[in-house]
Amino acid sequence: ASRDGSFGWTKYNTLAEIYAWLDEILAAYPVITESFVLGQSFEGRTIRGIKISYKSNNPGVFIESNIHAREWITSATATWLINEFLTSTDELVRNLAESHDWYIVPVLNVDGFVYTHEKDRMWRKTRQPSDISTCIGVDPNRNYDSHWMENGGASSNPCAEDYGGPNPFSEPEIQAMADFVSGIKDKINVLLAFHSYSQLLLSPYGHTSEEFPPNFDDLMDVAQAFGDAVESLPYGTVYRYGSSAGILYAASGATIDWAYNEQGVDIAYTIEFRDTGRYGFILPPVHILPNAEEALIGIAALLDKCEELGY
Ligand code: PAY
Ligand code: ZN
Repeated sequence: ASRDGSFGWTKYNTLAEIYAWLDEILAAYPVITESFVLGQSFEGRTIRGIKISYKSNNPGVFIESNIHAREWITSATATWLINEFLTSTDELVRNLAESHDWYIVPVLNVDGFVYTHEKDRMWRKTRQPSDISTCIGVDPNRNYDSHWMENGGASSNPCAEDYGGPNPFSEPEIQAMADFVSGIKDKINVLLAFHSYSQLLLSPYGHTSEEFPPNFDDLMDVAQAFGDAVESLPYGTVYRYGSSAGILYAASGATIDWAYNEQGVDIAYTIEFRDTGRYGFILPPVHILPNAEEALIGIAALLDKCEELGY
């Protein structure tokens, strides 16, 4: 389901291309899919999502993608997953797709994403101006109302890449995400936030490395299942895992901490996709398919482990 030359996984697509493709997919699978709108961005763009549901009462999985503008591999992977869930004839994929309800937002930071395509490929933040500075944008992954700005896990300087914003939920994109997720929180027990790069699975907490979540052992088992599955593919890709603040750095007000602490989502992960730094954010498109395959087999194993552990 793609128009020639306009959408595919051998290149990175623009927001307009992603949304046009989403419309085709929604039209082609009207019974199984449902369009949803998170809300409007600061610049007035619609933040769209797709729900995929083959039967009622499936456990829900929420996928947040491209909250950081320059992390293009995330929306490329998210759209490929949507396509696989709807079109694959592989038994593993069919089981995975049909045994969960999927809520997938391929591009959360729509303004930033468009900006990376048109002006500055390395832009990370939102595009809302500041009242106290000429610097633009807030780090949306520091803007959630959960331990906001604590422990040095975000900056109060509007020029910093990890600026937490003037207050929690100052960014309309993040407020919209919070409103939507809190409305369906009883239907989801797994939230995955797609990022790049570093090949890491990061569990809560981001706001402190001194404490660990109550089900940390389970979270680590689930991460190991993802990592082992990725290593079963012939690409040689290795993922490390641990708590976000424990193995990376303090990040307060991030999606996963908010989902875990404030919404009761028991399995919340930031997944840092390829690579480990050779290309970083500017990952060549030839990596899209192998990265997406790794994500698929990894997520399948992660969700199997969740089920085994009773989630
Ligand atoms: O979600 O646990 C989290 C926070 C960790 C990420 C963040 O800073 O928001 C890690 C970085 C990211 O994907 O944005 C890593 C990349 C390589 C970066 O920009 O430093
Ligand atoms: Zn990121």
